[in-house]
Amino acid sequence: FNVSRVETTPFHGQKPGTSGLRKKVKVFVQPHYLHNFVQATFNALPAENVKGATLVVSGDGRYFSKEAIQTITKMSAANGVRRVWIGQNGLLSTPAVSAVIRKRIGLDGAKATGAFILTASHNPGGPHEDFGIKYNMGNGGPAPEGITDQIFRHTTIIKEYLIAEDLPDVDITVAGVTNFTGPEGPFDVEVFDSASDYIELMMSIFDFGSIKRLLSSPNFTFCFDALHGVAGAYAKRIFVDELGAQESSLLNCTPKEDFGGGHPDPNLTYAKELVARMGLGNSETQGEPPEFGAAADGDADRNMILGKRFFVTPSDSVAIIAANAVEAIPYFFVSGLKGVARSMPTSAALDVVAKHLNLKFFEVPTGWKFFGNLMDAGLCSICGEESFGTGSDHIREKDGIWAVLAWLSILAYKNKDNLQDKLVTVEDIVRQHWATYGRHYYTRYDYENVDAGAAKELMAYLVKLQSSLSEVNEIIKGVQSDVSNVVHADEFEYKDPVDGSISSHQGIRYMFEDGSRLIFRLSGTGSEGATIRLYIEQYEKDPSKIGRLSQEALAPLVEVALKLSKMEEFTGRSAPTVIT
Ligand code: VG1
Ligand code: CO
Repeated sequence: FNVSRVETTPFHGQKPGTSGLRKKVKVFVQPHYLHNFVQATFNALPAENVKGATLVVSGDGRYFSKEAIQTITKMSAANGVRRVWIGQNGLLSTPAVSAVIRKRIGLDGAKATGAFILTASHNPGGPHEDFGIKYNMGNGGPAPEGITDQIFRHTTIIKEYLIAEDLPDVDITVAGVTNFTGPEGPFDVEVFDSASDYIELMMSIFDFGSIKRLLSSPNFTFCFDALHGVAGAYAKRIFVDELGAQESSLLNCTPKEDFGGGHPDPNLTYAKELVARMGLGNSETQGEPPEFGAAADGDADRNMILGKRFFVTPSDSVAIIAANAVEAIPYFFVSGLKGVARSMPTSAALDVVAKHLNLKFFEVPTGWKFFGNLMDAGLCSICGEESFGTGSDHIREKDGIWAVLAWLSILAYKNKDNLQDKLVTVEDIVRQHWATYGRHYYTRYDYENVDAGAAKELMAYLVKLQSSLSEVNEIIKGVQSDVSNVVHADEFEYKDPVDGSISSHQGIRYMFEDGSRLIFRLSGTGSEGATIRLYIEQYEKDPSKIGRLSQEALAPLVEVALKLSKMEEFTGRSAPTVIT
């Protein structure tokens, strides 16, 4: 093949957000748009991560992925990359990419030093919806801010990109290696099975035998919903073929380019079918709901865990996994937990566990990239986010199927002696956890696609207000006399304990005397307007008060949050788009 240099001019707004660059497909399909971003990434990386390197290119299979894979392959060839690895049909979940970078050894002992992951995660897909791309590093984790800032800088000054226009399209539907020769020597494309490396990793972490016994117990019933995302490419192989679940326990497990027209976001609003099957929500269920249900998002790094007629908040989920890991998950048997971490808006349920178990604990900004340094430095084993993200240091991404297997392991462990009797349920485990550690009532309000100017004004107003606690408390007393006082407020700033880098403006926090918190931040993953997230949390230690309905228990704080922020005044919204 030959290398062409194509002249181009910068596009405005190619700044990677919380997790890569996400835009509407119609933006991505503009001539040169994808090319500019990919070339800017090559330009930002150290030369040895490009020249002669092995790169992974795959994603959640959403609309425009197939074209993007061919383009990135041609640009990789032209930029002197030695090999491109592609999951069959272009499919690799985000956690599987991380596993492939860390574990896979290819022909001639090749190891990958990075990956282009093609996904907009939980955002809808299709010609009128979102596409996304992000770059992961040699440790398997998302590029840190130092690199994404450089990528962005290069997008603003780009003048040309390199592409092997005459390189034939590679058939990504069949596994195999295709060899090419370019001006700088050989270039190979290897298409491989999307699931096998990941399954091997899961089998080395969990005791599949004990999970299999649980799944075969007549008292246990199971259900998994991939929401038409890439998790489907793993679910049948793991849950049915390896663990013996029934095929009928899988919902929406065929990956689709448009996720069946839905939001591939595993929460109570968007995972409608699963929610109904589990006996939650308003719809009537047919027959007895399963004992356990779970869902994943488009790229399978998020998870939702449900019991029969019972919702586990993600903040509780990571705390419960951490509290039980050393007993229930073989990966942690020998070395125990090195530490635990959560993102700032995630509830403090994990903090309480860390205290009880005397574990190192870290609070990082929103976004998985901040956990990577801690894990690389051996400071953190388990971490989580309130946004349905849970994971461990087996890879450097959150991992939806890992979380499901972690919960199945805990259930298997708690029921190991009595699989014939009435089982300990998901709900039992959560209630027992609350009784031991106290309960963090928690909810998140999302105001999606708000006018960007209005969202900025609201945040600026809150930053200003936060500097006068007496004014804040006066407003609160006028709204709700039984809510405690705000004793501290700030804009969250994080100093990475490993490399000393500082991330500022990571959300506005109002902290109350009784441990309650109100947090406001703007989303960094949307593709249209602005999304305001409001996080509301209240800690209850009194065992007689831990059984309340969450929305009821939090109602006074919610009212305070809406009045304090003048939410309706600024945004014109009387209600959030989504409540989780
Ligand atoms: C959201 C979540 C954050 C998560 C990120 C990527 O970011 O809040 O916790 O890490 O999505 O998840 P934001 O900036 O919109 O709040 V995924 O599964 O969309 O890659
Ligand atoms: Co995701």
